[in-house]
Formats: sequence, C-alpha cells, structure tokens
Amino acid sequence: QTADQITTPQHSVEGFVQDFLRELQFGQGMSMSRASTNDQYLALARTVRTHLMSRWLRTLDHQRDVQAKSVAYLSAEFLLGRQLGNALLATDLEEIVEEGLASLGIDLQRLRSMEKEPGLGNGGLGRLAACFIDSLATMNIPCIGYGIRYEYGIFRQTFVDGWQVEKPDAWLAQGSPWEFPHPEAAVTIGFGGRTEASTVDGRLVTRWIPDWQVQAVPYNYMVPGYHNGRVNTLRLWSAAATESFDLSIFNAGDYSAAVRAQTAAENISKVLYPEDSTPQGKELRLQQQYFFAAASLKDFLDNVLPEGFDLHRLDERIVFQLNDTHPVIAIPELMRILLDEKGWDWDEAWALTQRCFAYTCHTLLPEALEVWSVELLGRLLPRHLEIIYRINEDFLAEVHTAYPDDELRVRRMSIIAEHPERAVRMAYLATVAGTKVNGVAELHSQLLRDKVLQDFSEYMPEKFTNVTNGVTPRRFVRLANPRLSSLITEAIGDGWVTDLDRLRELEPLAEDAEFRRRFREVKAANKTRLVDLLKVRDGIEVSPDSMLDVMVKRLHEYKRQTLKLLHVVSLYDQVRRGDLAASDITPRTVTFGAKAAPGYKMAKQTIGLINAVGRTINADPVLEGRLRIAFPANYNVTLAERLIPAADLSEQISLAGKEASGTGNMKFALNGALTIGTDDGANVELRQLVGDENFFLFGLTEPEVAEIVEKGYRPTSFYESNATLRHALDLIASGAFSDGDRRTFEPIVSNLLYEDRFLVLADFQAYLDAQLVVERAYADPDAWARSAVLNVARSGFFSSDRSMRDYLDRIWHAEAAPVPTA
Ligand code: 26W
Repeated sequence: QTADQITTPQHSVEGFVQDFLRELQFGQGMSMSRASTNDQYLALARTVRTHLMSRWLRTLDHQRDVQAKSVAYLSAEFLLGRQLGNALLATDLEEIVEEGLASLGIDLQRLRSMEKEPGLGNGGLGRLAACFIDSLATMNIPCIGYGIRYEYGIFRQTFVDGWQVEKPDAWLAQGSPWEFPHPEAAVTIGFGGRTEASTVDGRLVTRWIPDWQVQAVPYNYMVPGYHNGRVNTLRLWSAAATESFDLSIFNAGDYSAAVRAQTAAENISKVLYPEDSTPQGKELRLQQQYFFAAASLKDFLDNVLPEGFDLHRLDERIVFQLNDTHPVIAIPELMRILLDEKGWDWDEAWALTQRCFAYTCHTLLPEALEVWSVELLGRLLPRHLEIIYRINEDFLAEVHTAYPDDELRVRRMSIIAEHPERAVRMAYLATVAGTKVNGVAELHSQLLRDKVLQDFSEYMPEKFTNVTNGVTPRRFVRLANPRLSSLITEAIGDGWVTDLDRLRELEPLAEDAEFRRRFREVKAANKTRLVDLLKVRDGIEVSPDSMLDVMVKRLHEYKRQTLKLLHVVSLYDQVRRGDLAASDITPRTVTFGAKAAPGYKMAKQTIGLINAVGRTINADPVLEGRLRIAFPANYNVTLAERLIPAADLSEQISLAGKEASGTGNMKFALNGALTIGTDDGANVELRQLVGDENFFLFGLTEPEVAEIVEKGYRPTSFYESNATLRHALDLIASGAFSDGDRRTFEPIVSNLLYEDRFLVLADFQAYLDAQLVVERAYADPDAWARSAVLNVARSGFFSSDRSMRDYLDRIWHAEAAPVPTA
C-alpha cells in the first residue's frame, strides 16, 4: 500500500471529535467518563499526530523517488520543547481542536499543560538544533536529525532553602505519544577490544574486534514543516543490550549477570550530561558520543541510501553537520567503514570523508574545547585511535611542507595534545577533516579565525565561515505570543511566519500612535498571563505594573548573573543608606531563570545568593512596589515561551568575547523587549540592525578586555575606587543576606575581589549607568513602545530560516524538494 492510498483524517470539528473519541476509547482504552486529564491529553496527541502521518509517509516516498541531497544534523542534544502546540500549528488544527474539545467540555489549554517537554538538551546548543530542524522542514529541505533519546533529560531544578537541588526528569513516565520506536531496525555498536592487521592479496587490512556491543534502537519523531505537507524525521537512539550478549551469559547459567549486562548497556542513553561548556572527560560520555555517531552513520549508509548506491558519490547525497565536537568521532568511524569494511585505500577514503562533514563551533572558552585522553580513546575505540594518528601524521607532514622552518607551528597544530596528558583535540580533528568550520555569530567567527583556530585559518582560510544563529518564528513568536502574532498579521498579513524579513513592513507603524497603543496592550496582556502563571506554578507574586527585567539562560560566570545581582543589591543598599528614595526607583521585577551544572560550585553559590537577596528584598516594605526579584525554578523551553513575550527588558550582559552568539537575545527582541547588552556574540548584529537608539549598550569591548587582561587585571582597584560597588560587595560579605553568616557567600565575594575572570567589577559602573538610561527611557512608555516595535520590525534577520539559507549557500549546497500534496 502506498502513502497515497492512506486516508487522511478529516479537517473538521465533527471529524476531529469522532477521531478523538475513537482514540480515547480504542487507543487509550478509556471512556469519556473515566478518562483522566492525562488520558485525554494522550488521546489528543494521538489524534493530532494522525494528521501528520500521511504527510510523513509521503515525504519518505518522495525522498526515495527524487533522491535529493539531504542534511544529516548530528547533535548530542535536541531541546525540542512541547510538541502538541507545534503539531497543531503545523497542521492548522488549532481552532478546530479548541472548538471540538470545548463541545466535549474539555479545555485545550488544560490538556496542553499535561505535556512534559522533552528536555534533551542543556541550553543554547540543543535549542538551536531544534530550531534548525524546524526551519529545514518548513523550507522543504530534506533533513534527518540524529541524536540520543535520553531516558532522563536535563534535571528538574528545585530550590530548598534557596539552594538548587536536582531531581531526575522522568519525562517518559506518563507516556510519550510523539515517538515511534523501531526495535526491528536496531543496529549493533561495538566498543573496546583490539585491532588485528593481516595481509589479504598483498594488501594490508585491519580489522577491529570489539569486546562488547550494544544495540542502538531508533525512535523516530516527526518534524513537521509549517503548512507545507513535509514532515522530516528526527531519529534518536536508545541503547539496549544485544540478545547474543545476554544469551551467552544466560546459557552459562548466570541469570543475574545477564540482567546486569542489560543494565550496563542501557546506561549509555540513560541520562543527559548536565554540564554545559565544561567537558568532564567521562568515559560514559565518550560512549554516548560514539554510540549515536556510529549508529547514525550506519543507519544512513545501510537504510537511508538506496541499495547499491555508489559510495564514491556519497557527498552528492548527504552532508553530516557536526553540532560542536560531540559527534566528531563520526569522522574516524566513516574512515573505518570505508577502509576496513569496504576495502578502500587510504587516499580514496580520506578524500571522500573530507567532503562529507562540516563542523560548527559553539564556544570561545578554552576550557570548553573537548579533548579525549589517548588512554581512554585507545581503550574504548582502538581502531579509531589508529585512524586519528594516521590522519594527524599525514596532516602534520603537509603542514611541515608548507612551513618547513616553523617546527613550533607544526607542533601547535597537532591533533594530539601532549600536555597535561596525551589527548585528542576534537575541534582540530573536525577542522582538518571537514569541508567547512563555522562560528555562530560574526564576532565569534572572527575570534575563531584570529584566536582559537588561528593557525588553521592561516593554513586553510577557505574553510572558515560564519553563520549567525537564528530562532524559529513558529515556536518563539507565532506559538509563544499569539496576541502579538495577531496584531502583526492584522497589519501586514501572515506571510511573516515563513518570511520573517517581512516584519520590516511594521517599521512605519512605529510612528502610528494607535498601533503603539495596541502593541502596549499586547505586552500588558502577556504580562498578566505571566503573572498568573508564576502565581500558580511557583507561588510567586509579581506586579503586572512593574518593568519586567529578565535574565534567563544557563548559570555561568561568563554570562555574569552576578553583575545583574550587584545592580539589584546596590539599589537596595542605596535606599538603605538614604542615598536614594525608594520612590525614585522605577518599579521593576528582576526575573531570573537559570540552571547550574550540578558540579559547578560557583554557579550553585550564585543561585543561592540570588534567592537570598530575593528573600530579603521581597520582604522589605520600603521596597514594596519598587523592586522585586522573581526566580522561578526549573527554567525550560515551556517557561521561556511564557516569559519572553512578557518581558520589557532583556539582559544580555556577558563579558565581551565570551558568548559565542546567544539566541535568547534574538527571542526577546522579536517579542518586543529592549536589550541592555554588551558588544558580544549576536548582540553586535542585533544592535546594528535595531539601531543604537533602540539598544542599551554598555561595557568593555573585546579588544579592550584583551588589553586589560594582557596588562594584568586587578579587580580590587575597582572595589577601592568605586564606593557604590564597595558598599554592595560589603553588604553581601557582611552576611546581610545570610542571617549574619559571613561565610555563606564568602567564595563569591573573594572570587570577585581577587580573581574575577569575567571582569564583573570592571564593567559594574558602566552597567549601572546604562540602567539609568533604561529608567529614563522607560519613563516614557510611548517612546519605549516605539523602540520596541522597531526591535520587532528590524529583527527578522534572526529567523533560523535565514540561518538555514546561509548554511545551504555556504556549506551544504542542498536544495528544496517540495513534497507534492495528495
Ligand atoms: C560538556 C561539554 C560541552 C561543551 C560545550 C557541552 C556543551 C557545550 C556547548 C557548546 C555550550 C553551548 O550550548 N554553547 C552555546 O551555543 C549557542 C548556540 O550556538 C550559542 O548561542 C551560545 O552563545 C553558546 O554558549
């Protein structure tokens, strides 16, 4: 039976109600009267997904028929967010479903709130992957996302006495209607063991004999394009014990050992590593990386490519995009397949491999660049280590020829680091093997070329390029901000949802008083919606009449949540001292959302401090109605979708030269918040687009930072010369926020005073000054609204559709393949 013969469900209220009731009874096994809200949600999800199914099958058939080039996006993280809303949007079912459910006395919003978001990512990198696959589907580009189906995603954050306590995220526990397991399509992945060289017909052949294996079971997810009939696939791998492995032990009579082996195998996809930017070098993490990289390659070569396909032309059919270094082990894996399994010679295999991969770097922090010790890599993947050695040997010989008198340079460029231990530099491997290396914002790409990978960019400048990040307007405007979406659509039509540059057409409306009034109404309504949510979700009371000042992102020193906090503490301190009348403070709610990596001490301390300051300030009657801190726990995609549309002020205050891009910055601007920010990451491009007068810039520039650090930075000099700063720091040190206990936050204070790697103290005064400019601007709500409208109108560049266009033009060279509608 072909996809065309499959009947599509009816796109009508009556049809939907029938399908829903059928799912509830025959799928879920529940009558209307006995069904729980979760039963109803599951039945709804299954009903909605049937609408995507025929498109999915048709997409697959079409792919097989036209054989267009595909993009394989390899990523250890896909931070998808909830699926239901997106599926309703893609299928244009929102209104039908809302009406149909209402006729049964069911509230759609209530069912939506049942969905646990798949938190299969840490932050920016994982969310970017999710935005990219959304855009590719919407742009009709054949793409398959490959990753890991973690049984536990990013931990659920709770606060106990203001300190972060992590709880497991059992996102699969209540059923997962959006995934399709395919145990019959599992592939076997080997680990450990040894290699064996022999001569066959006068040729040297090497074989890898692994000593243990696991099964990789694919789980498919639908990635629907917006209103275009395409549904791409996201394939996430889950680990399971191999049958033969179990059986051998079982036959030996040790049943318990067999079960233990099963558990060991399943550990590989058990949990997402919650470290963001600080690789731990853990063996299990390398297992995860090889597990999904190898399964994905094998899947593509054996199952996606048509039978009998000539592998020499592989690069005409696929490009493997490496999302940071996590999947880079796929490079020696492809070499191994071509050399050891297909019998190619080295040059042939290497030439092809170099055409099939491209690498995106997402960081600038030297400590975030992943290395794997030779000892570990050799133990877990002995054949891959041999291949990496050979790649390095050939490459260094080439470099030596190019720079015969520069032995130092040759050593610097080695894929194998010698100190502090012998280790493989994954970023170097990716750079040497890939067609292209890209940074994620103009400044970041420049710094990659000039600093992090300088030797490489000098040797092969043509490989280096930039693709500035973007975010999907479907989820982050259309779904998250229905009121703003309606206002925009009313003004310029709905074409902006897939062509975000058209937001430019709003520019003249910034001068239209009536439009500004309605824009402010939208913002106010979004705030009220958020205030209601925070009350129910966290028991936090927020005034809808204050400026909503928002800093949401992972907790990291370079992002400088402490700078934001010092601003709040100094306002509080000035009021306490009588230097500032509380009535002169612009009413603000400073809202934080941030998870700290569980092992990151300083970050967890900072969370404790934010909550402690919040407890004190929020209880102070003098500041009532003037200054509040809100710190809802467990910031995630779902909360972001509510918070961002309500924000007035977006905090993007990383130390210049440290934030590769940022993507939250884009989401806020598109939802009409103004940004206070440093000249860092994509802020640079944002400010150029929206105009200096609509952006609150402050702080050192990257070259200034480099110079200060070069000369020797002394944070105490700022402490000594700035009384406001001194008072704020002293107040924290005095125990004012820790029941008089001076030790509680001592590590934060001494870190700032004696180390301050990210120049918080150096930028403090500039930040305070900029906040005064913010207050003056906010005092004129109509002028503020004009700037906010201009931010929306001029940020269309930050659509991930545009990012995809750039990747297609500069790196992938793939084309749209529209799926014919039935
Ligand atoms: C544990 C090792 C490790 C190392 C780096 C884990 C995760 C990383 C990521 C590269 C960190 C990350 O998410 N980087 C962010 O990527 C976003 C998307 O490009 C950028 O917008 C952020 O600026 C960057 O910090």
